[in-house]
Amino acid sequence: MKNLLLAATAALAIPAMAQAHFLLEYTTDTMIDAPGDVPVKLIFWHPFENGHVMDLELPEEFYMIHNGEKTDLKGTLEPVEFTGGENSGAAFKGSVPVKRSGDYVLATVPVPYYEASEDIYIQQITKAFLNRNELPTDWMNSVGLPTEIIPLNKPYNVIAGGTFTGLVVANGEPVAGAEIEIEYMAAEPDMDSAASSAPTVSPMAGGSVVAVSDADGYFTFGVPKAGYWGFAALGSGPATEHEGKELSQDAVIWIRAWNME
Ligand SMILES: [Cu+2]
Repeated sequence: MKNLLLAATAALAIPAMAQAHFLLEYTTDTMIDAPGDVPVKLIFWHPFENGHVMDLELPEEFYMIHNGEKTDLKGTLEPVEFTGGENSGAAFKGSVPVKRSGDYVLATVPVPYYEASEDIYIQQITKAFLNRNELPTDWMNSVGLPTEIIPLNKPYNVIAGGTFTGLVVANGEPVAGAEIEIEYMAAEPDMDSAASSAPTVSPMAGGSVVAVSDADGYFTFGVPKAGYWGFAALGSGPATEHEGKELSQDAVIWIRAWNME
């Protein structure tokens, strides 16, 4: 009971963290028609509520996997400002060279972010997916990150109204009982300006939407709406401490759902 009261007090004191924060690897589309450099924005934000933007440092790693081959994309990153509904923060704009047909899995390993209100570090290791010409090559494979969510549905053309299943792993082993926050990208970044677009829906009453992975590390979510959906397995990673403080090493995945037409 005492812990519950303390938790409630802490939650009241930190409204900026009341809803889920997500590292975005945002592209305007997931299916790429013409070969070329696809712009991507890395933003640490609360996109469901168009809320607080957190300053993002240059990530430790930013790369793509295509046909099993890793290509470092860190050199494409340029610092940009991003303005959400509440404030502006430091973000990055990069580019993904999409040429041959197949999947392009984007992976970001950010520098741990210090969240003063909770006195912890947060490191959201994030994956997103592009595809060209419908040829599936890489989406179902592990990228070999310290912790990640491996999709069991093709993540760039999920049906709105269907389901998405993911497997939470850490060091390649399933993580049972992981708490997974689920976020709808209600507001999307505008690729040409520093701003976000207006949010299309509001966050759910009752706080974050949450699933828990089962005994084998799997979770399934019924995807109710077209658009980008993010899943963050909180503290699923093997590292639990950074510079003497608690570290929440999270696995984040972004999927894109589409309406049947
Ligand atoms: Cu937050």
